[in-house]
Amino acid sequence: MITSKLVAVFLLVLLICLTAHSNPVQPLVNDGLKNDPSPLITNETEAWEWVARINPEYEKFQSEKVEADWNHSTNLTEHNAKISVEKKLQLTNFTKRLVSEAMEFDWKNFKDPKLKRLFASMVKRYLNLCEFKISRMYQLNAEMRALFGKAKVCNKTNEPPNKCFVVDPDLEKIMSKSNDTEEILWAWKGWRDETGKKFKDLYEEFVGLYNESTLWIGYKDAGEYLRDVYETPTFVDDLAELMREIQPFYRELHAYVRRRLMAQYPNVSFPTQGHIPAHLLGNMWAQTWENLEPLLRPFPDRPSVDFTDELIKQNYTALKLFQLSDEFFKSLGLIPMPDPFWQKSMIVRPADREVVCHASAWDFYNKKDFRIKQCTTVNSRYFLTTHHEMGHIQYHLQYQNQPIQFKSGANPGFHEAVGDLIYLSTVTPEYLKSVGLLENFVDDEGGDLNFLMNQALSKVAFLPFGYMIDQWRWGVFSGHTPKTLYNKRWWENRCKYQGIYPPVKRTEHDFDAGSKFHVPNNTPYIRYFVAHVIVFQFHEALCKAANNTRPLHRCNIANSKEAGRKLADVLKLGSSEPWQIPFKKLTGVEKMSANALLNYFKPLIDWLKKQNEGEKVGWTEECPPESFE
Ligand code: X8Z
Ligand code: ZN
Repeated sequence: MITSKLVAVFLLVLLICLTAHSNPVQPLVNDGLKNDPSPLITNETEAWEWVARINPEYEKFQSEKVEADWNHSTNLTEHNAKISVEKKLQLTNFTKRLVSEAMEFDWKNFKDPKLKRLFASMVKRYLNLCEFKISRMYQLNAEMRALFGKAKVCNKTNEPPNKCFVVDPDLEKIMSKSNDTEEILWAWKGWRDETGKKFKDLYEEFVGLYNESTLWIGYKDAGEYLRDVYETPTFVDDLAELMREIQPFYRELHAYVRRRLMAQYPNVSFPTQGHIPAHLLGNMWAQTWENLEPLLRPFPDRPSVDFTDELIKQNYTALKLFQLSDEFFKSLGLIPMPDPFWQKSMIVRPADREVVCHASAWDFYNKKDFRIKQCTTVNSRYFLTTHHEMGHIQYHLQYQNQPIQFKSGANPGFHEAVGDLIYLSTVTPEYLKSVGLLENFVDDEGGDLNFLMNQALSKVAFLPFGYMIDQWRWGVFSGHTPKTLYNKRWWENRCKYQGIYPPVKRTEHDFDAGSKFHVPNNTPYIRYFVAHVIVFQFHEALCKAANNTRPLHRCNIANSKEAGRKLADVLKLGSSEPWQIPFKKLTGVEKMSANALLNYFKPLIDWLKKQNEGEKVGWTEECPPESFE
């Protein structure tokens, strides 16, 4: 009896949910209508007062949600997953209330542009779905996060079967250091078998719910919702144009790398179509190739610009890397990391529990608590990641006095670019020498080209990867790529843009997109592509402010208070202005452009062109036929 009552209640809820969806609340966004006939409030002082009243509560809910997420990500228990879902739901319910109150104001006709923008940002980002669907969506997030975070690959030849390998650092070490192609392939395939493949169904279910939640607020799918934060009607075309500008350089780099790899691995077959096998690029996802530096250094008689050995020799620790980065920010007059940061961050992998190791930076929205979660290994790659994450926290600190609605980057690409911008100075031989990490650099044309090659393997090799992930994901959200084509379309993008192909035949039983953290974690990826382009524009601007006289790639802005001030002025704004305004403030122009990047790499581009004269350059758009079943 009780059971049948329960079933009846469940069916009723389901019915409400389904019918509610056929009559979604999207008019809230589209025309500002509300059911209540009382007139909309036009008094802007009253609106500011309302904001001042609700924001402390908003911050409290947000803060609790972040805390619960942190607790789960740094200790992947079922209990912590449950709490994180609950806290997310509480925040969602609060924002529902918030938006319905906001709709009592005539915000679309507000005169004060800041106030209008603040209201728009609340209403636009609001996810509405009936509770059991939202709850399911959040559960799926937590479940995929845990499956990915806990994944391990076991059963390695010549190792006991119970010896298992995590991706960071175990499998990445194999990918970056091993010359044994069997071993590399074991790590490459093993990681894909233990991640994406295990949650392809969950991902599909998640996509359905996520899409639905964005339909409610008037977007045609989740891709459109995610692109909207860039506030650029031509965004998709602008990205394609940037990709076209960069492609000739990438093709030269690709051709040179391919030739060297063919010589290095004579037993591996390289397809005549021109692609490179994806497991040979020194990285699990072939996203950056700097681990191939020893093989690819243009002038092998000059010492390497890599300083990992030096870090180890000098007994660097994770903490020391973070302190070094903090010093740099301070030298620009920027904000030092506050005490709770040093006390509460997780900067090495804990031995006693399972965690999400992928590095991230956290704002707890209370002006006190800012943390980084990172499983640091002392090496030059983590020197970059450390600056990258510290850049996020610097942004959090700079915009902490903005209302919560504006506590985000001018656009997501800005947020990703801050730490990378600092890194462009700290990676210069000048800076590294000044901190005793690169004593024997030979400062001639050969040394310079070695340096630029290392930078290109990290920054330029990344670009088509940074571009293609969301090309794929937007196709999934729009329905262009159904589950039956997830993997095929993934590889079509990998082949077309990156010029790489799978080292073993792939099928739709695999889900290789899911082996990359940001897919199961639902973190948009185009932000990194944007960041990798604009960071060179920012660097150019700050170098000018610092009165730099050296070539762009050798500019180090350390100690320049002028550059620091220029940067801080923009970071302080958070997302209170459309990004074009802070962008212009910083760079003098309003548009993203690859010119600064191409200028930075000019000597290397010329050198590569010479090396590739008369050699095969490029690859076919389609994958080699053996790629896919
Ligand atoms: O995910 C990250 C950061 C956290 S926002 C570590 N990055 C991308 C990646 O690792 O795939 C930084 C560059 C690209
Ligand atoms: Zn980041």
